[in-house]
Amino acid sequence: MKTVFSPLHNRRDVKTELDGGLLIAPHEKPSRAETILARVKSQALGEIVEPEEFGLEPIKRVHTDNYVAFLENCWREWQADGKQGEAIPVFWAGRGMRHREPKDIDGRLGYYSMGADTSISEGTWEAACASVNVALTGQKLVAEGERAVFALCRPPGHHAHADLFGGYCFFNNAAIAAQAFRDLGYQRVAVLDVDFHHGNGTQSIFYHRNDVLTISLHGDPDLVFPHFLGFEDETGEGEGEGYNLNIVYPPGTPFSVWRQGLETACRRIADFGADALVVPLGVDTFEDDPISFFKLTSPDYLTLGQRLAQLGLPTLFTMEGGYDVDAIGVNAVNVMQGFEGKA
Ligand code: Q9C
Ligand code: ZN
Repeated sequence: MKTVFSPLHNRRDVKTELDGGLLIAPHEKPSRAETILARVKSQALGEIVEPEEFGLEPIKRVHTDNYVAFLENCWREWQADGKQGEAIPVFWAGRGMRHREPKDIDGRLGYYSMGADTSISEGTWEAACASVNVALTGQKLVAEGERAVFALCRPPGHHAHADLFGGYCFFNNAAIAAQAFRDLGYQRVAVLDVDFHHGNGTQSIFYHRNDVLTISLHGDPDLVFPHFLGFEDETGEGEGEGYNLNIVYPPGTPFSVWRQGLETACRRIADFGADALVVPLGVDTFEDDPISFFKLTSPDYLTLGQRLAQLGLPTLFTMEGGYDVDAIGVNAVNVMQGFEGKA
C-alpha cells in the first residue's frame, strides 16, 4: 500500500496545549507522524510519495471562505496585536449571545473554534494545507486505481467543522477527500470514523446530505470530547435523515465489544451501496492511550484492517488521533497490513 507523507507537517509545532489549567506540551506533536513513517519504512509497507499541491479550491468545497481566510491570517493578526504567547481562544458566544464574526482577533478565535485545546502559532496554516494535500493526493491515487492508500495526515482533521477548529484539527482532511470523490463522479461515499473521539466535524459537514454516509464509533460524549455532539440519536436531518450513525461506548470497552459496532457499521455501508470508503483512522482507541479509555490491543488493529478490506471498496485512510507515541506506528501500520491480508 502506498503512503502519502509531507515533511511540512513539521511546520505545526506548537509549544502549548491548555489542559487541566496548565499549558502542557501538546499531545498532538511532530514525533507522531515521524514514528508512523518510520514504521511504514521498517515494515516496507510500500512506496512513500510526497503530495501534490491542490490549492484552496477543494478545501472551500467543505469549509467557508471566511474560515479559510481566518486560518491563513490568524497568526499574523495575533502577533500584530502584540500578543506574547501562542494564539488560544478564550471567549465564545454563549447561549443568548450573537453568532457574528467580530473584528478583534480574540473575538474571531472564539467565533471560529470549539475549544481552547488547540493553540495556533507560526506554521500551523502551512502544515494544515499540507495535510489536506496529503489526503487529496491519496484520494487521487485511489481514484486512479489504487485499491487503498494511507494518507499520513498531520495535523488531523475529523473534528474540524465547515467553520470551526479544535480538537487539534483545522481542515477536515477526510471530508475534503470524500467531497473530492463526489466531485470526481463517485455517487455514494461512506466515511467510517474509527478514531476514539466522535468525528463531529465530518458529521456536521454532511449532516443534511444523503450522498455521503457518515458513521463514527467513539467514546461517549457525555464523558469525553467533543462533549456536545456525537450521541446516538443524531441520525441526520432533511435529505440526510438516516445517513449518519453514531455508536457510543463506555470506559473500558475492549475490542470484543467495539467490533460489534464495527460489524453494524460495515453492514450499513454495504446496504448504502457505497462506491468509495474514507476511513478517518485514529489509534487513540489503544489500551495505553494517555487521553482515551478504550482497550484495543496492537493485534486488534490487524483484525480491524482485515474487516475493512472485506468491504471490497476503494479505500482512503486519513490519519487522525493516537497519542501513545511509542505504539502509534505499530498500531496504525497494523491496520494497513491487516487490510493487505496479514493476520
Ligand atoms: N485533556 C483527535 O484525536 N482535547 N483529537 C483533549 C485532554 C480534545 C483529540 C484534552 C481531544 C482531541 C484528532
Ligand atoms: Zn481522537
